[in-house]
Amino acid sequence: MASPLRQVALDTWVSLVAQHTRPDRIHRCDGSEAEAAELHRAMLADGTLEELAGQSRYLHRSHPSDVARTEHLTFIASPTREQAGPTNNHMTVEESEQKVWPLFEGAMAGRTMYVVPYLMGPVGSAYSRVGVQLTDSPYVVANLRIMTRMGQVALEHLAANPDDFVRGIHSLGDLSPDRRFVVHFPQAATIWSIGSGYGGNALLSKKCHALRIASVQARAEGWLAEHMLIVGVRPPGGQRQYIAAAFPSACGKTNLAMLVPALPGWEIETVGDDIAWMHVGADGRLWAINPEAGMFGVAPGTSLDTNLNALRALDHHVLFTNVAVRADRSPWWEGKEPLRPAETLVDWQGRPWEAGGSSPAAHPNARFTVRLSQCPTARGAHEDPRGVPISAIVFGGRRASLAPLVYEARSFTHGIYVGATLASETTAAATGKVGVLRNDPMAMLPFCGYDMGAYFRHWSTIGRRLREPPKVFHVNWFRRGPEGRCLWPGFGQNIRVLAWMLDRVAGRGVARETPIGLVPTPGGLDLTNMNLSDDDLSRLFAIDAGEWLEETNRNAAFLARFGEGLPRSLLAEHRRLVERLEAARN
Ligand code: SAT
Ligand code: MN
Repeated sequence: MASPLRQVALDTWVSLVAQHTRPDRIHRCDGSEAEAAELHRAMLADGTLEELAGQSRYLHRSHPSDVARTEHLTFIASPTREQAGPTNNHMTVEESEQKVWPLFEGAMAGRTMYVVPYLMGPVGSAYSRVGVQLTDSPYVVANLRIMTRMGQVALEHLAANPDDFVRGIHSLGDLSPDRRFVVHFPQAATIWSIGSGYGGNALLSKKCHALRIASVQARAEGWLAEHMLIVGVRPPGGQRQYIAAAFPSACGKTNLAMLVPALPGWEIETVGDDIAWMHVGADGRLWAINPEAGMFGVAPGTSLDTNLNALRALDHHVLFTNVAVRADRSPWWEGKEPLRPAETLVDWQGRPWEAGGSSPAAHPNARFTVRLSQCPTARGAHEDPRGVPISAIVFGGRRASLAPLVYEARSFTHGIYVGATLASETTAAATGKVGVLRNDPMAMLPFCGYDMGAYFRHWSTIGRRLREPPKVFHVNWFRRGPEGRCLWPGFGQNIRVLAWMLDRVAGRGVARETPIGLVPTPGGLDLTNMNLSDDDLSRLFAIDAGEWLEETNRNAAFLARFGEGLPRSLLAEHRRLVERLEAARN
């Protein structure tokens, strides 16, 4: 049967997909409590979920070959390869119809097809968008219920523009990586995903809709869909300002979005931990909404010390995926709390595991899904239909060397260059080798739905429209000393860096020029009660012109992939940086 890659009405589309996928039943989700209770009951009965200690806390174990996003199986099916650009896998629409659509044939037989309408963004916001995901995975439905505003509320938004929604078709298929594809059709605002039940591959609202499809819509309509957390920061007795920060997956966005400030009197507000949709406001500032309503956070490493607020949020109503379980049925992961000697757990694959075991008990990409409103630092702005004004944009990566703790871009245009040349070591959030340095422009490499050369041009266009552009910074919490030791403790201490940024925004903070940008003067960063040695401090801020020139060579090769499509302003920034570094070396 031909694939419905058209803007057909919801009911027609559902029946066309059902004819092809042949589910036994169709369930239209309303988002009610009764519906959730029934979903959970059925999943507990068939073993999809297990109950954990605490109110409404559940565990799901995914298939061991399906534990992270699979970037090599993710495609953009734009009309031409050029539109997808050099960093995306491209598949033509014809190829998708020949290769992927047949995999959906009969794929839902024996299963229920859930029709899941969801709203991305605050209720009543002009910036919010509707999507509908068809899926045969009740676990995915349970996740979408937490991650989005799901059910009736989405249908009410849809009523204003009945054909204007993103169409996602998802089936677990046979879960074989050989028959796994995640294909995006930006022109038809459609997503097909088959063969995976995990995270960004399967919760189509998240990376597929809110980033890959939305980035294409944003370019056409003049806004930005970004892989950024949104956090409000209020100095003692001062005014709250909002910061948007882009980091690649599993580099600490969730932790930064809800940090517990190590400086007294500072207050944090969590608006989002993964995605920001940003518009140029009538006041010439950048305004951001978080399209999501929940968090799909990395569990390993989350502890009372690193992220107290996340642990508090995880007290009740949580869906855990691939964590380990202690004898008292509490969830456990590496870095959570110490275990008793020789304590036996059940690992993420359901096998007995003894404390100190050589393989991890929780999968390194184990996750929690929880409502954002459960976070003690959610103070309501995430529900504001207008969004929040952004005073600073932060780009960050995981770099064991080279990049200093923080530096400020010399201008918004230079900031675009800093974002476009962001590089970071890979993590367990995607399959493949961990710890490999790669360019990840604006942390969007896996998520930009079109040619990133055009994406950089779009950023420049937005920049020209901003009368009060945010200041742009680059941070690196992960720099290491000669013995491999982390130089900066991170987490709650990062408030010191955010505080300097806000000072800079207010025109107060003192900074010193370096070839790469502005860094705090020795007294510029509040380091009281930190016990940071002078040596470590100078290592944290060391800028080696020779190493940076190598970095600019690497970046030049990366940017060259975009050919003529690069904005000229970016090339000019590159040349100026090289000149400043050469002058510094001589
Ligand atoms: O895409 S996922 O949501 O599975 C993980 C991530 O990249 O943050
Ligand atoms: Mn992410």
